[in-house]
Amino acid sequence: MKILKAKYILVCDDGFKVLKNSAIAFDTKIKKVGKFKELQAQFKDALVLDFSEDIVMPAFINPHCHLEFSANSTTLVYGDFLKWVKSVITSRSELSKEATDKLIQNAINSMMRSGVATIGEISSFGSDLNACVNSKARVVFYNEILGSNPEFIESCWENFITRFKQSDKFKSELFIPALSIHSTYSTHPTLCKRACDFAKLNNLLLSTHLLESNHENRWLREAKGGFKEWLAKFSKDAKPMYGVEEFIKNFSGLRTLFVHCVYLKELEKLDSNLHSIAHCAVSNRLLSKKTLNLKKVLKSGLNLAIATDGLSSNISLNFFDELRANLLIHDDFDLQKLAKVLLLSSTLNPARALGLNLGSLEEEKLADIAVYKGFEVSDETQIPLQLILQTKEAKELFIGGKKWEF
Ligand code: MCF
Ligand code: FE
Repeated sequence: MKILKAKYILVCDDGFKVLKNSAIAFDTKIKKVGKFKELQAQFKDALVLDFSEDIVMPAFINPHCHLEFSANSTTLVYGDFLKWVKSVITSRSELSKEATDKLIQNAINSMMRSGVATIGEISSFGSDLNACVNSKARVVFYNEILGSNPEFIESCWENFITRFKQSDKFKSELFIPALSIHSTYSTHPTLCKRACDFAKLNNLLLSTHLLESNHENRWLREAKGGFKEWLAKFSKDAKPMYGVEEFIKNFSGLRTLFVHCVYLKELEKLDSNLHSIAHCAVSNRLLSKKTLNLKKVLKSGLNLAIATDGLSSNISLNFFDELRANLLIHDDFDLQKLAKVLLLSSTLNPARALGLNLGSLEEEKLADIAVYKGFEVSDETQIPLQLILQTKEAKELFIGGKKWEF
């Protein structure tokens, strides 16, 4: 048992409670949050960790990234989604070759140093499996399925099942095999349906990219735009494979993370109990020309989570860099209010999205805890905002109560 003393504890519960000069008692789970003296009287043999000048909060959850693309810095083309897709197709095998276990491990470490304990990883090729299994992070490992050519449905499915089974051998409290259906424009409805049935049968978490670009938006809604021109090269009568509602219906009754949703108007079609939206602000700025209407999403009552996406569409996996970008991009919000929304959307909300017993510092939750260097403020209500603005790295990170060695 450990007792951690802190100057400020950001509980990250629904009401965004902040406790001053308090402490947390935990082993693998949080046992109690309260005054140090009380906890010490109750847990007499506990190891005391003195962070009484510092700020403590639940570790971040980054629910969407692509570690296999971690070798990218300037190879992929930014500014237009279709140009980016074309550059991915040209360079993905080269980038994937360069993404060695070591490089992926370094990418994971860069996230963890910023206070991330849980990662939602989209595995396109399976070459990220070793690094994810061997990392000390909690990983939801989304095996990706895609393929639009009806002739290759069986081989795409076989390839997916092989990767899924490989990952399933390592299933544990810290490693959760899951399933990702890439997108509306890349995944044939037969594959999508089969994958959703498989997820239902095996009780798996799902993720999918949805309405990320205006190209996808125009293609689905009007069968026009860049996708039409591009797909015409491969097939004379290419048609959109789904309507928006039709695509979403596949996920009914399934816990799913819908990534991006920049052009999703039909928010009411998502199930607020099981469906969440992952927002990748930097990625959207680089590929999508438009950003998610956060106010509209919050008003809809849907669960919102912040994510970095991969280095395929970001310049950093440091979670604070992503949070700072969000503060600057969403300039229609009150800054202090937005800071709180962002912290909850990086802890409590993604834990809900992934169905994990995490994300707030409350009794019986798993002890995934981050400690950040404290600072002086003249106004304590500024703490969430200043934490995001000033912090680059965590001072300490606990995952399931175990200290991570930086
Ligand atoms: O999230 C970004 C942008 N949207 C879609 N896909 C990817 C992203 N980063 C990497 N990808 C991967 C995706 O998982 O790139 C491939 C897929 O394997 C694109 S297939 C056209
Ligand atoms: Fe993505």
